[in-house]
Amino acid sequence: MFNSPYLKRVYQDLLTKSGHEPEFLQAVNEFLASMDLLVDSDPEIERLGIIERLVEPERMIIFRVPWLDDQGKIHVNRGFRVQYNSAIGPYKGGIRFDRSVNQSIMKFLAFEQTFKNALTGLPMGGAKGGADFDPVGKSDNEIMRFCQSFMAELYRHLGENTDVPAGDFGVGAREIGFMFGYYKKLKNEFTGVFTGKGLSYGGSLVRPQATGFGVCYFALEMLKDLRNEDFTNKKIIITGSGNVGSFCAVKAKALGGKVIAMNDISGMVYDEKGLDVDLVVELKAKHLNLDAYAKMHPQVKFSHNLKDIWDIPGDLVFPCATQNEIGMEEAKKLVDNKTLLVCEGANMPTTNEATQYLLEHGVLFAPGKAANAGGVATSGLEMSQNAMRFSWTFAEVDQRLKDIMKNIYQNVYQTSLKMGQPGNLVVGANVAGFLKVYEAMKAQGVI
Ligand code: NDP
Ligand code: 2IT
Repeated sequence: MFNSPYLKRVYQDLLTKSGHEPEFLQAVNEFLASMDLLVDSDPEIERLGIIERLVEPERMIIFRVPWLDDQGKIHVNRGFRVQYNSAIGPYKGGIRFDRSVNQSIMKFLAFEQTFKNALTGLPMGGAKGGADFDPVGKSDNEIMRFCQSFMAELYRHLGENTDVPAGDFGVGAREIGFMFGYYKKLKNEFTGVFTGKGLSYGGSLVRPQATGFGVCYFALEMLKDLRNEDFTNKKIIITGSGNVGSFCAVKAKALGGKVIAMNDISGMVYDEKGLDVDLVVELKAKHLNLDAYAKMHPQVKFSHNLKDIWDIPGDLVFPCATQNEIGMEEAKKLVDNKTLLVCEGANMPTTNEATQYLLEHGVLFAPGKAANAGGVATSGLEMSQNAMRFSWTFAEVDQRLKDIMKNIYQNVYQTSLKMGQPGNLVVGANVAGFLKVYEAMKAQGVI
């Protein structure tokens, strides 16, 4: 909730224009609640129309993506790129392929990306893109034809100094390879216009692991600082076992934790002795699901109901699947199960109401725009390496990632103190991200 008449007016206008975009409104709502603590003390924010400008993307591209399946049948999907804010750098953010993709989801992701990228300390503006294309069950050739058709339109809006996409939900190394290849062919130039590229054509070491590793580095920093704790012998629960979830599991185990439960679309696996996290990574690389894991390890408990994961008590919980996985029902279970920390690997996996409930009940809460920023931060490092035509070793990139996550935690925590909300990292992340973007917008005039 927010009380400032200015913010109420902006939100009312937004409701009129975007009332049919629930995820976008949810993300803006959470952000405005943090701004409530700031706008009264700085009248320049209102005079310069900063919030009005921040709730409107700079540009949105929406396009038709026709493609042929293996039987020669034509399909049409809708493609998006939301170029949200370029105040501090070229547009930067992932591409998502999922049936659920729509304008509201694209806008919420691009909005949050703007502040997340600011928190990394690197010069990257905010963007997101994708299509309502469901990659599940498609052949490699179908995926390739889809990626090429998607790029046939989007290429003209990209560039290493304009807009640099990467992966997200449903888009990994295979899709980036196909999109980068087609971009290169159309533009007739080899530039670092994508991040998350394969190592043989300009990718960075650690980028595949970076989001999941970064989530753990952030959680460790928070646990040490606020509870004098670490991962040793902690029971870990992770939702989603894709790029973010699987590498979160690998790092959580390496830090001494025991990953006891994970889920994906096929269901949930639970093993009190600890899951074989390397096998999860291996299966995911082959686009296989956790039901395959359960077949290989008959001693684990497997449930087709992926939501059963919320009934399992764990110390550290990492939602790494998708938006709004944790509503009030799940939040109450987490509190009843005495969860120590919830650290968001996914973007907006917790509803605003559930976030509030967790905070009020003393659960340490790490918001995604801070905790999962390691992925895009390492994308920033990939851009630097491409620009230098040079590459750093795994250890060098990993060390930079650790330093960045540590700095983000400190910045966000210190900001929560300054705002009189010690330990409320939702407020800390929103305000710290905003201040950087605001400073740049102020300097650049009304554009
Ligand atoms: P992936 O496509 O690699 O993995 C998504 C995983 O979630 C898959 O295991 C999928 O199952 C599973 N899944 C889908 N829906 C559900 C659900 N309702 N409950 C449980 N599991 C589910 O995506 P990413 O790992 O890249 O992205 C996950 C989240 O992290 C997204 O919110 C994304 O925006 C965010 N993120 C991603 C970053 C990145 O660098 N990739 C960076 C920062 C944030 P199945 O395998 O069966 O399809
Ligand atoms: O949500 C995200 O931060 C990502 N999907 C990563 C974006 C990127 O440009 O690396």
